[in-house]
Amino acid sequence: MNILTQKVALALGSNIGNAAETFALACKLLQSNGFNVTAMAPIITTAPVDCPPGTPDFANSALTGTFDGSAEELLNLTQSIEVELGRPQQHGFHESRTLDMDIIIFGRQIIHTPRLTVPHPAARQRMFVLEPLAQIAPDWIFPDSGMTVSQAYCLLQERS
Ligand code: PH2
Ligand code: MG
Ligand code: MG
Repeated sequence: MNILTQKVALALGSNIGNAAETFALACKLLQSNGFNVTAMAPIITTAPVDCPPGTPDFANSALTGTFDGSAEELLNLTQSIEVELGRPQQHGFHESRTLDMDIIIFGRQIIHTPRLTVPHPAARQRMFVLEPLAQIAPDWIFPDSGMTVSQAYCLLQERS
């Protein structure tokens, strides 16, 4: 750990191919590129949310870890891993994919750039993100709302 080390939560999603294998490979590729994985949530199967009719069910999970670079550098890494594991670099909005890896929390940072919004703006509305993340990082804080992951998860459960 150095002073730049950030605690990071990622969401994983897949609805093409063998998700368990893809997620395991994604972990390996993260590990070998400076992202130290500390926990991975059990994989759950979820119905597609806001996707075109006929979209297959998803496998979703979440990861926690530490990263020594910037959020932008982590985005470059996650996007390159998505492509390496079979997702076309140019893809449609909510199109089916072998791997989607989203940055949910990046330390205490609040980021709004054309490429990146962190904390992930939709995380608090998405059971497929909060349910796995609550299993491995219930006490982590969303720095924008001040809520913990488990508070956000309970609130979403009450509302749905
Ligand atoms: N990802 C989306 C849109 N909808 N639905 C489920 N169940 N799981 C996902 O990972 C997912 C989704 C956009 O990234
Ligand atoms: Mg994504
Ligand atoms: Mg996504």
